[in-house]
Amino acid sequence: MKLEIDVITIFPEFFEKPIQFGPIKRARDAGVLEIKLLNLREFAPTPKEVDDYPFGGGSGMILKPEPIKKAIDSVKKEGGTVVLLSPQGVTFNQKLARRLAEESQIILICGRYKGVDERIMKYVDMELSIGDYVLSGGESAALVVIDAVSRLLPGALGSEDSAETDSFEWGILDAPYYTRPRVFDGMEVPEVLLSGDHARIERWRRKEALRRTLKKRPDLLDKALLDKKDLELLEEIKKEEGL
Ligand code: 9D3
Repeated sequence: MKLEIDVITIFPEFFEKPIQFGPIKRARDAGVLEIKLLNLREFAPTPKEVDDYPFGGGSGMILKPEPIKKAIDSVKKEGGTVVLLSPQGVTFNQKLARRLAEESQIILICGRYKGVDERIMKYVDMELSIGDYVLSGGESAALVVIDAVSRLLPGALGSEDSAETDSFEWGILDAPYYTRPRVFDGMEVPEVLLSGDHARIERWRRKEALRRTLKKRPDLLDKALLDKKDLELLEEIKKEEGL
């Protein structure tokens, strides 16, 4: 199945370079992803008429509803999902990325600082935020969504990594990694990684992934997919860490 992502924005150029690299490029080259950049100004009677002053007063401009509706109508197919990137949205996460990767069309509307006319909400299926900080607009958030969703499409990832082995797919953090040199600034690579004992290495990696998660993101462990072995490893870690 192929995914079409349509981006409605006043800054289409913002996306041009980032969509030419990595998994996004691979998914596009594999034909499983098509990205269309729609310049909102082209859907206004004149380019200057994309935004206007807020009724009731206040500083800043608000994106007008008609150009947004026209842009949606120009691309929306039956079953297409309209997503507004906004600070009021539900926080984007891996589960939502997986859900969006199953769609056939996602229309991303990028708001700007101050906002969009509330009446476009009638055409919006989902409102997404990427976290609790203030951005200047929805464009960087839309790129985050495009990245997270694209890498889940078949053919987006090289053979080296795969979406299923991403430890975050299991709900925990990844283990630490090391590369050459074997000694850097007096610090050695853990002996187990040089042992060639793959069973021991896998057990160590899982354990260190769990240790990191317990130390840095204990909240993740509540929802993580852990088996009996993981729970045993966690008990070992808690003893070692004096917890
Ligand atoms: C004066 C405007 N702000 C009042 C505190 C509200 C506001 C509106 C629009 C703040 C930022 C923005 C622009 N941000 C987005 O469009 C946005 C966003 C974000 O700011 N943080 C996290 N996720 C997202 S998704 C879209």
